[in-house]
Order: sequence, then structure tokens, then C-alpha cells
Amino acid sequence: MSMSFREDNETIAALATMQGKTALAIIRISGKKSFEIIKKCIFPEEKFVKASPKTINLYKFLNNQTKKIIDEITAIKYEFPKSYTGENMVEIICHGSIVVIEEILSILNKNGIRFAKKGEFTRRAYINGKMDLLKAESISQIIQCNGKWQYKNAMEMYSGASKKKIKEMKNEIIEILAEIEAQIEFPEEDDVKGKKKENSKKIEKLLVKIEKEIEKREKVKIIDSGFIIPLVGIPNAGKSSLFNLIIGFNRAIVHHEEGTTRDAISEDVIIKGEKIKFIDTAGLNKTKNMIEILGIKKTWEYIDQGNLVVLVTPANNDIKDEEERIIELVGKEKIVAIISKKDINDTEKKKKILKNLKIQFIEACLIDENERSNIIDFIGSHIEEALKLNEDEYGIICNKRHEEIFLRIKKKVTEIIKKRDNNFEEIISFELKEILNDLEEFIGETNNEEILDSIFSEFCIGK
Ligand SMILES: Nc1nc2c(ncn2[C@@H]2O[C@H](COP(=O)(O)OP(=O)(O)O)[C@@H](O)[C@H]2O)c(=O)[nH]1
Ligand SMILES: [Mg+2]
Repeated sequence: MSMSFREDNETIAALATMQGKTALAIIRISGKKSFEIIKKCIFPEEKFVKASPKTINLYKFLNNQTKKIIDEITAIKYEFPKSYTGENMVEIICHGSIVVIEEILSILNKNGIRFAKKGEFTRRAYINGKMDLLKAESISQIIQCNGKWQYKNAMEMYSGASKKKIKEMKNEIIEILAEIEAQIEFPEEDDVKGKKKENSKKIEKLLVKIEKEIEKREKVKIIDSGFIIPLVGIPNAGKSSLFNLIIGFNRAIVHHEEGTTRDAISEDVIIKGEKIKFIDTAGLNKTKNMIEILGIKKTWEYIDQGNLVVLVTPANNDIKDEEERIIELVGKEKIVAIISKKDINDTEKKKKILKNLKIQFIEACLIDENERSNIIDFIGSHIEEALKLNEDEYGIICNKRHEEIFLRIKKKVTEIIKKRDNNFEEIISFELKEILNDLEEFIGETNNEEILDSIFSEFCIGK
């Protein structure tokens, strides 16, 4: 790479796996002195020195001062440049004991290896030309994703599909730009009007594309912050029973007395590969009890925040005022119903009411665990519908940096559209060139240390 980075000669190490009591742990070491330092702490040293790269061997890890054995380990050598970072690397697999890990890291440190900063391995990989910036970012996304959608989105970036889309966008802009430049050079050409119109359409198309990407990002953000499903209804409808059934254990108190649930409680469950936050709420009731009233106030807040609302409505009565209010507030496309107590009541009447109201529903017995998968399927299909998760809609924008660049571009394109009918060709041409710069920044044709710092600080240690 032709970029001028300050060369970093330090050898670094970090735990690449979870801190805690795990069967095994991986400690990564990267830098010029990796082999030289590790061989001092490994027994038999000779075996390590002679080991061929990328083969795994069994050793003992020693405190090279006291000669005490710390752990039995396996280690892999990676020889520059054929490693993740493009430097000499060693991966040590030891037992996942907090003491062992601490000892090994501290011995490495005493031998001149510094602890790695967040994302430092990947940063080195990027600097050494092992991967481009988008790929580096996608690795961070893959690790940190909260669900399948985000993961697949990140994989698009990892595979280079996002980069391809950006390049296409760049080419479209270059085409528009060429046309505008021609207009500036040869304003007396035939059919200037027709060409202007055509170009204008291309710019509009570009805006639509940009806006669509920003829209897709919004969807990812919803999933990222947790898709919220409050379970709501009148007292004793079976909300807490449903909550416990969905999360798979008895978290909420279930009781035949009204007003049992006062504080809203929540648990995350993975459905359709996405993290879904279910909230058990206080039943909507006409009560004089202050604590219950506060709980009910919270319920209305959750109804308002819900990405999808599940109304639990017992089979044995008509739709109550409170239930009607919920439906009205949420809107029919964002609410589904579960008719509870089908085992003890006739559900026909309730089914008719909900059909008339055009609300999708299923009937269930909420105290029967066998009904769980049916209920999850029902809710899952509505989650999918709400998110409209569609394979060919993976977005380009995967993080805040991307989002900021796209918002910037959107603003510029909007400005261009405002100006296009006047004879502002020169300004438009200037702004289009700026957008090209933005897109280049997006795919990481940058050597700005500040940008790199902010990107890699989002990573976890050891990556
Ligand atoms: N037979 C039957 N009882 C249910 C069903 N759902 C809930 N219950 C009972 O109804 C009462 C109230 O349930 P609960 O989950 O606390 O309702 P909540 O007030 O809406 O949270 C409890 O005694 C539950 O065991 C159901 O589908 N069938
Ligand atoms: Mg309850």
C-alpha cells in the first residue's frame, strides 16, 4: 500500500476469547518479535523453533524466570506475511482459567510484549494490506451482531458485495458528471434541453437509491436496539402466562387475582434469528390502587413503543373498552391477538369479533407448554412481516460511520436537485465531485489516522 503509516514495531498480545471460566482460551500474539519471545516461554523450545507454520503442537508454557509450568498449551506459528495481521503471529490455546490467562499475559508482558488495543490486530491487517477497510469493519460487525439480519448484512460487506454497489454508484455519478462537464464546455450543442432532462432523471434515481439505503439502515437499527413486543390486555387475560411460556421459564408471577403484574418485566428471546424483547405488562384496569395505576401508565408507554403488540384477550368475554383503545392507538397492522383460555371457553364469539376488526389471531391454552411452538410461529411470522426481512434488501450501511457518510451524500444530492433547473452546472459539477470523494471515503480509500482510530476503537480487544 502506498500509504504512509508510522511503523509500529511493538509486539502485541491479547486474549481473543471470552474472559471467564471457559474450557479453552486463545491468546494471540503479533509482531516482529513474536517467535523470539514466545520460544523463551515454551517447552520444548526446540520443538517450537522447528515447528512448521500453521501446524498445531503441544507444549508447556513456562514462566521463564522461575521455570515453573503454567499450563499445558497448544500453539500455532504464522510466518509473515501469511498471517491475519501480515506479521509474525502466534496463537496459544490454553485452558480458559482466569489465573492461567492472567499468568500467561503477564509473562508475555514481562518479556516485552505489550497488551493490544481494541481492534489492533485488524488495524495491522489493514495497514499491511491484508484487507480493505470495509472488510475490517465487517469483521467487527460479524462479531458484534445482534441477530441474523445484521449478520447477513455484515457478510455482504465481507464478501465485497457492498463495495461493488458503491463502485456502481460511483460510475453512475461519473457518467452524470461527464454529461454536465460537456454541457459546460459546449453549451451550444444540439438538444441540450433533452440531455439535461435525462441527466436530471439520473440524479433523481441516485437520490432514491441513497434514501433506500438509509431506510434499510433504520430497519437494522430497530433490530439492533431490540425489537420490542409488549404483551398487553385486561387483567387475568393470561399475559404473564404467555410471557413465561414464550421465554421458557417462570419469570413472571401468574395468579388468578387481578392486578398481579404491576411492574413491567422483560426478557430477550431469539426468534427467526433476531433478538426480540418481550415485555409482560400490568393489565389495563379501572383501579384506584396507586401502584397499579403507575403500572398501567407504563403499559401505555410500552404499547406506544412496541414494534409489534400482542393483545392477550380471553375467550370468555366481549372486547372491552381498554382493548378497543389499544387497537385504536396501535393501528391494526401492528397488533395481533392471542385468544387465551380456549381450553375452558368457547372461542367462536371472540374469533368473530376479531375477524370483524380485521386483526390476525390464534387461539391458545397458555398453561400448556405444548402450545409454545405454535405461538412462536405465529408471532415469528408477524415479526418477519413487520421487519419485511427480504434477502435482496441487505443494506450497504452497517455502522455509524457509513450512516454519516450517506446522510451527507443525501443532503448534497437534495441540494443538486434544487439547483438543477437553474444554470448552476459548475456548482453541480463541484458537488458531484464531492460526493465521489464521500464514496471513496466510504470504501476506505483513506489514510486519515483519526478516521482509522474511530473505526478500530469500535472493535473488541483481541480482534
Ligand atoms: N385454563 C386456562 N387458564 C389460564 C390460561 N391462561 C391463563 N390462565 C390462568 O388465568 C389466571 C391469570 O393468568 P395470568 O397469566 O396471571 O394473567 P395476567 O393477569 O394477564 O398476567 C391464572 O390463574 C392462569 O393460570 C389458559 O389459557 N387456560
Ligand atoms: Mg400478569
